[in-house]
Amino acid sequence: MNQTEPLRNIGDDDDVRTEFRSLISSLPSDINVQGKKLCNYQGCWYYEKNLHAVLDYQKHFKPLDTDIILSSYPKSGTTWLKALTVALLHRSKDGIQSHPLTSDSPHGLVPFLEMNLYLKSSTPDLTKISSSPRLFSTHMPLHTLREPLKDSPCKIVYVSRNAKDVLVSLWHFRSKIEKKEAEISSLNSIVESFCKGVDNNGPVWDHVLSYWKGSLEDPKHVLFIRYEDLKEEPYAQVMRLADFLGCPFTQEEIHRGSVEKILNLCSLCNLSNLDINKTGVSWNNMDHSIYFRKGEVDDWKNHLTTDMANKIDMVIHEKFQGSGLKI
Ligand code: PAP
Repeated sequence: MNQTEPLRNIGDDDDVRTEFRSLISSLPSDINVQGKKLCNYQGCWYYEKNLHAVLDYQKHFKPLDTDIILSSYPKSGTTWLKALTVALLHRSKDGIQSHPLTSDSPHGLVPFLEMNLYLKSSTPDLTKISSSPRLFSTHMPLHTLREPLKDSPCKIVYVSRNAKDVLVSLWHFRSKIEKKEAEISSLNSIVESFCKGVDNNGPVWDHVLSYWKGSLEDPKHVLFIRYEDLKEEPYAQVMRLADFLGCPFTQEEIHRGSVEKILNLCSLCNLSNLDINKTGVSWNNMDHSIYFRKGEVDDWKNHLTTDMANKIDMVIHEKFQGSGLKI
């Protein structure tokens, strides 16, 4: 989540900027709980600066067939999914010595499209990306993400999480950014805003459903993973992720304990204790450590009142009815 002002290219095409500004001014707008203006584009709410980046992404991004895009609603397990994917793609017979995860944070290794690359430049130089395959991440919903992908066979992995845990995680995250105690009044506002659907990248139900439906319609290219399943059966889920990405574990790797090594490397405890994540700072000037907290399922029970939980459950029940999806 980027809180800093974008550093745009000086030579941006003026006509395109004017076209974007005119489009954005015609969109529905609203104010979120933090008093920040949001615009609704293709059914999703964005801060204006991120929306410019989304539009640039849609206009300029040229996918490679091998690209992998990791997607999520904020606070749903983005950091963990990034780490697991990097670890899967960089596994080698030598184990985890000099592993990329020990020299950069998961967010540094898998940059956000609209909150990093296209926020800094309308046409970022993607040839500088040295990883192969290229790894990107996003908080855009699937229909918006897919616009420039057209018939590309690139792979998209989505991680979803119980909405009540997402809200509690977001509450702690925002409190840390604002250097305030996590107070019940701000949690109440976050719940209200969630139920109304007006928050950056919201409404969460449309976000999740876009990927859920996409994964059912096109399972070869869209994989849907639940944070809770990753916690409950990490081994099976990592095998599933490896199969989907076209890098399944060999029998030899399984015997050597490669899956367990990756899970240990990417555990919250291990990642949060790496020097790079204890002391480093992200592209958006945030400490890497802010992305690691408890990582527990049902932590909401420690924070939400019964009234808050019931309100959220009612919205989720109504919005997901008939979709076959339980989060
Ligand atoms: P982002 O969308 O802003 O990048 P994201 O990584 O999705 O954030 O969410 C952070 C949550 O993932 C935190 O959850 P919590 O507040 O409930 O604790 C964080 O602790 C959790 N998390 C980060 N890394 C891991 C990991 N390796 N394993 C499990 N959970 C993790």
